[in-house]
Amino acid sequence: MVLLPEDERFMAAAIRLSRQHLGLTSTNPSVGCLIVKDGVILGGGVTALGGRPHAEPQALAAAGEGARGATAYVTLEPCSHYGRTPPCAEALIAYGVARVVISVTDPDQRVSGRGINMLREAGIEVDTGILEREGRRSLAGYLMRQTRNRPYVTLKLAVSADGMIGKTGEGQVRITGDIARAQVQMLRAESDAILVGIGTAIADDPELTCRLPGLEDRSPLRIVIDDELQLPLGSKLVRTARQYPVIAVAGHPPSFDENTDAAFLGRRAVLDAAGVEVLQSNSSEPGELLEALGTRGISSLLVEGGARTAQRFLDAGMVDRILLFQGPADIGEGGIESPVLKSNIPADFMHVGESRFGDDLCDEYERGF
Ligand code: AOF
Ligand code: ZN
Repeated sequence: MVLLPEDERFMAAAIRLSRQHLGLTSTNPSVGCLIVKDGVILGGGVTALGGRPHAEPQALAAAGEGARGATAYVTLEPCSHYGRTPPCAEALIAYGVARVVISVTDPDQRVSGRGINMLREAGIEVDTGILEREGRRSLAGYLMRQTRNRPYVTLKLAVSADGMIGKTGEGQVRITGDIARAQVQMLRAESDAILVGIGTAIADDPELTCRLPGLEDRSPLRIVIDDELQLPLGSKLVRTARQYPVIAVAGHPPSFDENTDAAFLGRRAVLDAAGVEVLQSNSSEPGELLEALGTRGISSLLVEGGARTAQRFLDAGMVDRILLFQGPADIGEGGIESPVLKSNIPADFMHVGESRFGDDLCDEYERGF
């Protein structure tokens, strides 16, 4: 494999392009593709909204005749199967591309190496694994759902200088500033679903939508772990459920007999009538819920709290990434301790980045998979 000095630079650009449609391509990955010749980008494409067309035919169409003899940079191995669109590998061959540079190979059993073989058999030079770590990160939701049938889980926590995530009985406490909050809204826009526990839903009355101007329609599916269905009808979540879907996850402990618990059934019917979907799953085993979400096409989940919910996901080994936002002020007396701090991040996580948003810092930790 002979890599050129510009290969990483163009792959980084293709990855950036792919992120534009993160969370918007349904169960398909959001892939980026650039067609480059003599150091000039002749065309670019990102998997279209809803998942089709794929990235490559769009980039090729933009480059037109110029694609002959060019290099294609693709964040995911081009597909080789006849789905609702013809194989992208075939399109790259037909346009006369000379070289294809790939970041991540595709675990989809219909592809999985066949795309690369098709290209090589047609005499195209293929290099794989370029910026693979960054590529895998941009495709994390897709890769996790393909290989484990569950969404990729990001735990986001906002922690005060003294290690607290809130204050007992005070509802929403301001820990981070506006710039960090906007960043969290961006995270929501990129996620398929967002989850909180009933304690947070009652204490904070959060909306859990994306309110960035122009991105309101990118709000994720909102999920509340709500064993006994206590979600108040007057909560913002319930009041907006018809506009932005809400799932309440009711538990089913062994002693619980749903047929005789009329009060529970009553609450269930009322939530149902308000447009909230009720799903039953054992809350002390987050894996059960995650599998149900994977099966319905959810590839990425943002867990936003509170402490108990975060701890349950951590204990079950169901957190793949931790984003620890750190505000500059103390909360002091009555503070609710964060389940994780910089000083006690679980050992299997790696520190992969640190960013500053206004007065706040954000540390990012990841677990490989
Ligand atoms: C590519 N480029 O931009 C994307 C790809 O249902 P289909 O026919 O659209 O196929 C979905 C599969 O296609 C998906 O699982 C993955 O293997 C691939 N996605 N491939 O060459 C793209 N989005
Ligand atoms: Zn394709």
